[in-house]
Amino acid sequence: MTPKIKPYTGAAAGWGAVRAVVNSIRHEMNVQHGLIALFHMNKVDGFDCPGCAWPDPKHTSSFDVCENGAKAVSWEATEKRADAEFFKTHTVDELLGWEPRLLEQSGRLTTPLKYDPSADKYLPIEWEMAFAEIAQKLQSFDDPNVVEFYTSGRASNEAAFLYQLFARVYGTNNFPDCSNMCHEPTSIGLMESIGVGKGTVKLEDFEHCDLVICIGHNPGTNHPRMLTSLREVALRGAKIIAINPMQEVGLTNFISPQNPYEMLTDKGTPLVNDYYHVRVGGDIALMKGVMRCLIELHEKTLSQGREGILDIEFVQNHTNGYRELRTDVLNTDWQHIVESCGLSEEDIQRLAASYASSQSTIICYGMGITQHEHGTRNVQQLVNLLLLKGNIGKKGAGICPLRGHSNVQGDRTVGITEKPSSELLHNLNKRFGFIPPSQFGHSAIESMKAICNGKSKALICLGGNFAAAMPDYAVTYPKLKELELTVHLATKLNTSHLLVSKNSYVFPVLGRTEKDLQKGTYQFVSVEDSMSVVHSSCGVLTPASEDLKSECEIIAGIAKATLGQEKVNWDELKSNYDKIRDHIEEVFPDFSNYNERVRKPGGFTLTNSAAERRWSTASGRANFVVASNLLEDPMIANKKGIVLATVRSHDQYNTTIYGMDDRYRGVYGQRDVLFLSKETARSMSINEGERVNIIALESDGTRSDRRMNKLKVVIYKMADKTAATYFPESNHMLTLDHFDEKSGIPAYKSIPVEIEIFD
Ligand SMILES: Nc1nc2c(c(=O)[nH]1)N[C@H]1C(S)=C(S)[C@@H](COP(=O)(O)OP(=O)(O)OC[C@H]3O[C@@H](n4cnc5c(=O)[nH]c(N)nc54)[C@H](O)[C@@H]3O)O[C@H]1N2
Ligand SMILES: Nc1nc2c(c(=O)[nH]1)N[C@H]1C(S)=C(S)[C@@H](COP(=O)(O)OP(=O)(O)OC[C@H]3O[C@@H](n4cnc5c(=O)[nH]c(N)nc54)[C@H](O)[C@@H]3O)O[C@H]1N2
Ligand SMILES: [Mo]
Repeated sequence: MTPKIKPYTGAAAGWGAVRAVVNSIRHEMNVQHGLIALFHMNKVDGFDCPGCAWPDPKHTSSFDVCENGAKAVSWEATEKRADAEFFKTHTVDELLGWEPRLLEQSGRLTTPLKYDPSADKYLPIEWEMAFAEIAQKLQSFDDPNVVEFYTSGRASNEAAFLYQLFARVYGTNNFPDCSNMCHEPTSIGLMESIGVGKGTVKLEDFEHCDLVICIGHNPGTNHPRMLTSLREVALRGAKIIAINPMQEVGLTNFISPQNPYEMLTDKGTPLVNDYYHVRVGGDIALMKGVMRCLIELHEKTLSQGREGILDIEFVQNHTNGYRELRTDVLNTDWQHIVESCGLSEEDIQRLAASYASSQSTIICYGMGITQHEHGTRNVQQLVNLLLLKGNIGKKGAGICPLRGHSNVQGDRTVGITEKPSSELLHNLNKRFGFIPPSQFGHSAIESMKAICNGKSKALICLGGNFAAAMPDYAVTYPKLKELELTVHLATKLNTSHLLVSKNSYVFPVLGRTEKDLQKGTYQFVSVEDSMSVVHSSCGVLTPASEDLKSECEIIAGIAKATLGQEKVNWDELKSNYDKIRDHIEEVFPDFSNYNERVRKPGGFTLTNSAAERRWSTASGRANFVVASNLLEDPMIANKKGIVLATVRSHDQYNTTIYGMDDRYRGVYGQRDVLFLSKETARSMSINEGERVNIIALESDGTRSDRRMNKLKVVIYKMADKTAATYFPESNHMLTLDHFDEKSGIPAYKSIPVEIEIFD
């Protein structure tokens, strides 16, 4: 389609979404497959939607399918094939010259491949031969810590558990993980604040809250099924507030595809009552402003002899650090707050008043909060706000991080962590009789740095597109090619596979939609959603090729070839996933009766101590965490610059680009755009449609050589001094050194830039 910019005037979902679903099915897969897949999605006897981690009500209708879930399924269930013939035709060098999205569009991988340097091609290899070669290479390293075991969050609990077992028996805790780029500030921040690294709300809480604050996430695109819950909240008359630099359609108006009246009249349900366009990186300042208002209001009402607005009983009995928090926020001056977040004092008072009058509040958040230089502190300010009014461990209230990949939370639960607890090490030892490594391993940034400085020699990737998802590809791509060994388990070809090292293998895996037959028995796997519900997922489609293997089978194959069967009977595990679940249950006691409970419709919920007001923190209480002297990223404080956030379009899944439109933001047929507010563009005399260059700034405010040229300006309703563009095209704008020290998450949404007109 010819590129155009045409502001979107409708509501989210509705007929536009139905049209998009039909289009993606027509272009990507044959209709019969599509229908079968969609009917089965999210049903107990079907597979879990690979789209997002939002939970499903227990008795979901089989029509509860959203546009982007349908796209994720069509993408996997395509009839196109990148088969042996494809790889015979194209050299790696040629494929590297393709637009990355065309690599995935060539279809599903069908056969195990090994890179042949003399032909510069990936050529078919027998599975067992590949396992033996990889094993030999892994055995040749003196130190197991030169191998990096990356996990992307689509892997099932069973595959992830087997993978960490393999790596730990091999001898390392190097577990870079997509969660390190996503919700690590949640794992670290919530753990420090409330003693669990996960959200505390359940789906039912949305039926009882009177206020939902949506901060830094875009549900219309990234968690579309959440709109159904928000719609019910709005219809009940409860309040929804959005805090986001960009006006997102999915937060404002929603036409439920399940509601004939809304579909026929093309009239949606308005969702938010109030929208605050905070500046990118301004959330800590805003939260401090809100807390200042609350504490002042509380003390004023008390002095008038009335009941205060804070839950003082909760603060006294359950928390730690209120005095310090109070002193810090009361000493933060308004001018500084207002300058940092870009909202007026009146706006902040209004937001605080809404919160003050709520009896039970849920705060939902996403990457707009976590992907900052102070991502962990950001998360903790949201918790502070909730703690002030006792909004944790109460019906209709709590913290609700919107997880990314559909099983990223589960992968962490079953042991994908570079910092294993002593309990995990003890339980592994008890169950399997080996001494697992206790030395902490690498997270994503640490492993990429180890690869760049030559310390790491091998990279094994359980899914994902590690290279493209990480910052600074100008630096990392050449270094990845210097590795001794790279192994990728994948459904489709992507850039990471083409950064070939001395020995490179790509293994085609069964997707979640496909039947997994092992020794004559169909296997299912299990996943954990954003609200800690563990449930089964069972493929229903015929596999894309007879030569595919399941992730569990491949991991077990490499593990057996490398380590033998002495400590773990890999053969037994790969042919019966119940046996893997038996091990999980022994190592993680929360999974007791796993095999029985996971077979129940709807699965089971893991315990969450904070939701029961038991605080597993060092102090034994929930902690207020003060972000003292901290209103914004130091890099942002450099006022010369504009702060760039890198975000997802409506037609993409992380590094997978389905199409060139971003319908809700009015952008069609293009991705090389820069979103700016009218005021910001005017202050620089830039008009809509004009082309600009953006240049990343160093921490001292000087220009770096990281830049993007010729981006088309889209004037958008958003905060000033803020810009946005799409990832992964923009990932070289960030260095490997710009991350949150507490969690290691790259500051994907706090990149200071300068803008110049392209001529
Ligand atoms: N269809 C689809 N679904 C997905 C994904 C996908 O790519 N496509 N990805 C999955 C994954 S892995 C993840 S992690 C999630 C991501 O889901 P989201 O968290 O929604 O992801 P983003 O698009 O990165 O950004 C979210 C929002 O953050 C806002 N924002 C940017 N900077 C700031 C800031 O400083 N403060 C505040 N308050 N807001 C800010 C942006 O305006 C944007 O609306 O979605 C998951 N689901
Ligand atoms: N600038 C910027 N960068 C970001 C972000 C951002 O907001 N801004 N977001 C970050 C976030 S939140 C995340 S989670 C990461 C995502 O990082 P990753 O999870 O590494 O990347 P994806 O793009 O989700 O991975 C896509 C690939 O996964 C493979 N795949 C798909 N399904 C399966 C499966 O079932 N099994 C296997 N084995 N492989 C499969 C396919 O081959 C596909 O090409 O990116 C991060 N990078
Ligand atoms: Mo993510």
